[in-house]
Amino acid sequence: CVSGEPKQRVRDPITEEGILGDLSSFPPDAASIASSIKYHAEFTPLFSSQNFEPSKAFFATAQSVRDALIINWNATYDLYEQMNVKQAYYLSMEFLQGRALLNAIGNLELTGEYAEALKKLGYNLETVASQEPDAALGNGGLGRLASCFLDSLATLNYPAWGYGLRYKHGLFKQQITKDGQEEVAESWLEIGNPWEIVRNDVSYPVKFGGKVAVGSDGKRRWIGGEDIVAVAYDVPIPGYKTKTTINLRLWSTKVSSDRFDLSAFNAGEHTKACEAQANAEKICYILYPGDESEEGKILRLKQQYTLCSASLQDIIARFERRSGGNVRWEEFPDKVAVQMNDTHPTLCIPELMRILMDLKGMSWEEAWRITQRTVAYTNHTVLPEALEKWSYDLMQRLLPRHVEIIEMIDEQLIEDIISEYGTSNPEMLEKKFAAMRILENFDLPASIADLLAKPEQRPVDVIENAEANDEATVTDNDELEGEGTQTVYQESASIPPKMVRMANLCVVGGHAVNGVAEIHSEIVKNEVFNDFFQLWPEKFQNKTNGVTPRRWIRFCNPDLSVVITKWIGTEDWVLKTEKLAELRKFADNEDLQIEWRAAKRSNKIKVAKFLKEKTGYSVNPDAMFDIQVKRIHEYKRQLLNILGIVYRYKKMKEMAVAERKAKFVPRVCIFGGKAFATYVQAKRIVKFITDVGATINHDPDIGDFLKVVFVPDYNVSVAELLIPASELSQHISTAGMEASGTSNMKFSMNGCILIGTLDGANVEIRQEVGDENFFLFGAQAHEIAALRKERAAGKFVPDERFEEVKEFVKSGAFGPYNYDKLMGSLEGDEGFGRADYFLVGKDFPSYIECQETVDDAYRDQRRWTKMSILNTTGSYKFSSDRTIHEYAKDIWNIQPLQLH
Ligand code: T68
Repeated sequence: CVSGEPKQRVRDPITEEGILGDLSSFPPDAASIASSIKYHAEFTPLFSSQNFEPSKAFFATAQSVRDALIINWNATYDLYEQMNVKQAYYLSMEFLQGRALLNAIGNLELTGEYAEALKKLGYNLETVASQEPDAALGNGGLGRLASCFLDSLATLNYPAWGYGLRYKHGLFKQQITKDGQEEVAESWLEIGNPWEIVRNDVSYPVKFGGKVAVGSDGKRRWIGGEDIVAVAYDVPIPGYKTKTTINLRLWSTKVSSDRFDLSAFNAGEHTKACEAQANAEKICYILYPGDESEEGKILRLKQQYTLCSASLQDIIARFERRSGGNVRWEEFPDKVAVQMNDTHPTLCIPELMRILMDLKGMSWEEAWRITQRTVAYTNHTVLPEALEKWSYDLMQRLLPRHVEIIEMIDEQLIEDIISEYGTSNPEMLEKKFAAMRILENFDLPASIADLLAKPEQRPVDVIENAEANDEATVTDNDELEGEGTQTVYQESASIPPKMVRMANLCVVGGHAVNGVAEIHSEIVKNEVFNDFFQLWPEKFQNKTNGVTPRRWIRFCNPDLSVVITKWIGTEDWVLKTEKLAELRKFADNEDLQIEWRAAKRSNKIKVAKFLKEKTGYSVNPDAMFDIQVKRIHEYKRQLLNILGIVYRYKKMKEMAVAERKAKFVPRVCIFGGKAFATYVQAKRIVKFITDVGATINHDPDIGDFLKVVFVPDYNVSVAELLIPASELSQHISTAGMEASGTSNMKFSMNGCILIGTLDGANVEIRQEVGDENFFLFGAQAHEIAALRKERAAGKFVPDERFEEVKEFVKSGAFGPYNYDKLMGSLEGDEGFGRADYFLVGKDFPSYIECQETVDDAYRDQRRWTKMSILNTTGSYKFSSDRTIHEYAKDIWNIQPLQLH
């Protein structure tokens, strides 16, 4: 293994006058930028030298930006090295970066210069930027949060890096056909990635399988197995208005060259000779490979372990190097903070233990103290079926030494529980073990069983926490989804399988556990991990999510940004979002209102053009733009939204035009989002929305009164277009189920008014923007359990409007597709299993009544514009800069360090 570091110097010819502009004298002017772009266009062997087509212009432009970034990136690294500061490392299986060009030149404050340079070369900056494929190494909010955090870390000059995997294919491309969603492979690397720097000098061995052997010294060691190599690809991440440029290190997998079987190849056995290579490469082939097969599960576990092992080896090598000849391991947590983005990087815990004990010779106690002080865990979901578990057998086959370590951590936990609660109440103890143990469906270790003197060997986890189980019980396997990426099976076997509960391991092994919005963190403490909270209350924290105001307002909404800057009198609000509050006093000002509406309208016109291009539907930019864009999931209740639309449509049809005009404002209802490929019910929802759209949009009687558009292939770039044009956005999850949501923050920042439940960050957004500027409806989190019970007991009396709308759908009003399974999920227990688990029926009346108040408010444009302004001004808390300051202070204990 090579423990090299980012020293990727720009090529010497950078200063050659006339060929390449001198980007090292910063800031460069448009002329030197233009010659730098020309240089890269000339010497980029990826394209024909004949024509300077848009994709080539993008590539060359990006490379010229990268040159500028590399200078700051090296300088930032040198500074950290020199100062030997504590660094935070954000480990995440997902980074949803989107496009980088406009963000990078925006952060470097070179947008004007780049636009001018490209103009000189006959190009328009927007056209060039639109050539960039989205880097979609993520699925939804969790991945996008990681990317917002990187922007804030760099901007705020915190010494921190991201670590992830370099998937060859990011999240699939979504096509909408007559059958609904179809998935097509995405290939963001096809034309090459101008932002990344391959570090063939930075690679680490990663191993799977083999066995544990006891050496002559009595020590246990992991030997044998399959060896692969993880190679670093570095992506510089520039901060806004600062030289600080941090690093996102993505691992790609291969085999070491000595594993190539030359003699097999020469003997004609080509496939066999290349087999090891193919096996290694497939680890980074795609994001979330299907995990229904055993092979798929193995691949996912290999991905997780690769991320943890390579990143920790890299972090440890850096720590050792910076320590000079004098490594003091007890100082490791003073130099390193590792944040696990959800449970996917949980293997960091046993991996760090293994390295410290087996390779660095530490005792269990020393290694445990260091590990606990180093790692921390962020939880992003409370859905019981989404809390990650791995089969013990599979994990043992792949990572035998780690499993031994996990067993020891589990045993130590049992001892901790006993020492806290004593042994006088065995029933209570058993409940604690059932809820808290890392190993599920395991007998107690013999020593402890003896201690408790309980002769009958009963599996601990024939869980008494029936309540949690009830909540998750679903009968139809193909309907089951966690957060949408892990298939969960209903176990029918009489012997419950032995599992490893990753979230429990995170809580035990980390020094901090945080939720991502206040209400979510309360649920984490009081429900999901309540037993742990009782044992270690000091570990639990809240860190309300945030989004970067650079990408999510300043760059994606230049028209509104100009208005804000003009009225505040400075552009400082991009860094100090609290300044947005200064606009409050102008909320009624007519001139501001006119400018505000003009900015919104110009964004709506752009979206109307885009929708026409992508879907063929024409929409009226003067209608209200009502948007719900997020992963398609039953708990997010796109079904509630579309049924509300169906109800509106039915009522419109029943009314005379004059009455219709008096009751409803014209709306364009926009949906976007991907259903995980194996999540059948979510795909039915997509199909239903597109069918409803096809009927309504072609109904001449309705015309511009109502349009329903499903935007195909929703991604970061589409979000950047839609959010600035939004007037109403929907965040309508069943209360208690959305951990936070982050698009709600982006919408509110861009002057969009939210309709939503008291869930996730909605609660805090409503507090900040004011109750009167948020459309609230629906049952509250504390009522949900009782409502479900009532529902299951057949006591729920559905509102007649809900019955009416379901009947209308069943009557075939939206085409011949059989919606029984979709509509059935909303029925009582006789339906298709879910018995309206997400309480769509319960919330339907309050939802449609709330939508009536939305129409009333929109009719008064001055009132609406005031609400819009007050959303922007009230959203300042939701900058990821605030969130990152909190992590830095309360969890990581890192200090900013700025280059001058
Ligand atoms: C999201 N989670 C939460 N998960 O749903 C959202 N899960 O409320 C929150 O705002 C956001 O995280 C950021 O905190 C996800 O996006 C996943 O994508 C996911 C992926 C794999 C397995 C489980």
